[in-house]
Amino acid sequence: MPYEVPPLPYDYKALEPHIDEQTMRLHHDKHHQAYVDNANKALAGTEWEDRPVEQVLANLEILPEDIRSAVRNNAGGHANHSLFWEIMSPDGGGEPSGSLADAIANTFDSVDGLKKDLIDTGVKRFGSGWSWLVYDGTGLAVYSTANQDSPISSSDVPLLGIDVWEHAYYLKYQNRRPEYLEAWWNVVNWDAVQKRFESADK
Ligand code: MN3
Repeated sequence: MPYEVPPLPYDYKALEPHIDEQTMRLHHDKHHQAYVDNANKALAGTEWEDRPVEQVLANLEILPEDIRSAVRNNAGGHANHSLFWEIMSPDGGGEPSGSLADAIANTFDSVDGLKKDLIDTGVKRFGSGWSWLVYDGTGLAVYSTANQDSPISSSDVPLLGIDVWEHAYYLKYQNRRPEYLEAWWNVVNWDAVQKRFESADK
């Protein structure tokens, strides 16, 4: 089965005023679709074409060299954006709970400590990329990746990722990436992040 863009689980305008409708339409329907189309094109006719995207990204180094960078960028873009839609919600914001809240307190002292790390990491990412909270097999960590590189390719489980490509915020925030990163916490879907943490931490 070729990859498909998953339907957005809420309306395009549901994340306003923090993320505007036009950005969501372009981001989901055009940018994500392009990653899916290009990933499918690169993988077509190879033994990897029916594998889950996570499996492909975990094995980039053994992919045929002539498709490796196209797959890294575009399968990466597909996986990253599929996660991104899921970890945002019009009912988002607030505080995490349960085991995730405990792990955050242990690693970052507080939720504010985690937010600060993710914002700083996203602000400092030169050019395009993502700011991530991951589970690394033993605990939580924050780092950024360039372009559409996925933590899965470094054997980490992405729990929360904030897209810091300009296409994610430029229409509303222009060059004010820090303002976008602050506002983003109003739409974070902690329940979805918690579910990802529970499946990863086994
Ligand atoms: Mn994007």
